[in-house]
Amino acid sequence: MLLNCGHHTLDLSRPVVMGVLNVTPDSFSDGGRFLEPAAAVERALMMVEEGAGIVDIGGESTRPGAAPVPVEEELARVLPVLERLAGALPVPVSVDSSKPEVMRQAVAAGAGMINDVNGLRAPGGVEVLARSRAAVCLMHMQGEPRTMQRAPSYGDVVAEVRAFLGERVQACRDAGVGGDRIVIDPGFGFGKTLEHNLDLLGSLDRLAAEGLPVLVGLSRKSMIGQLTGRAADARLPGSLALAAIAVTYGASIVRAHDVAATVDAVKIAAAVRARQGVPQA
Ligand code: HH2
Repeated sequence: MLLNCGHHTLDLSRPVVMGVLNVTPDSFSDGGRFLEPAAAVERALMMVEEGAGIVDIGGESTRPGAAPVPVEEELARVLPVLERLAGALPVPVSVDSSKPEVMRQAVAAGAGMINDVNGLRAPGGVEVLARSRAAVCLMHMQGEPRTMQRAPSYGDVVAEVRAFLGERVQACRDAGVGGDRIVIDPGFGFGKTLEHNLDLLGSLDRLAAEGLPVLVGLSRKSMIGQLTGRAADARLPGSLALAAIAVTYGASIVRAHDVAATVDAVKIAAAVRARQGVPQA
């Protein structure tokens, strides 16, 4: 499967790791570390060396309870880094934003993907994508970051997430965004309890069966803390277990902070997956 990301084409015949580059003061596990553009650029280069197939720059934390960031502030964080990386990296650069104005300026500055945790629901977002050649990741979230973990509630979480993503995919297609530019993501931890997350993980194959690449963001998330009792800085083993499981269930893109280790985990899971259905010698 090939994903068209502007000037780049992402080959998803093997799963790819998306390296997280948070240029924020308050992200839940790495806030403040890459606020300086020079440090962010260095980090991006290192992630590519470690095997990242795409780099995702985020200028607004979406952690539960996070305060919204004004558009000017988000642009001031993201653009200096994007401008140095787009064209310089051998892989596409994604921008994690829910604001159409940030999306517009990001694709103009060379972003190959817009990663929207809000599923392009803000007015004008779909049109920005339709006018560009960039790919989009449509993610499901119940509620909004400030309040989403207060009381997540579903009748059937898997059916509701699939229906939401189906509707957002259709909105993109109706505007002229082809399926070769669309990725879907169930949004682990975004308005979901541990049980919701586990149900979604175990049914990723049904999401993947829709025929669009599935992205998962599980790295260092609180579900690992709930299952292991570990703090965010000690969740690498849990993150790797989840990355491998997600790939086994059909994920094509794994969003991760710890790129080198995740690349190994993903390779192993992908090898197992590739043998499924292969007759024994
Ligand atoms: N998770 C986070 C941010 N962006 N995008 C997608 N598509 N899927 C995810 O699961 C996802 C995402 C949260 O992680 P992080 O970027 O590390 O934290 P913060 O939002 O606090 O910056």
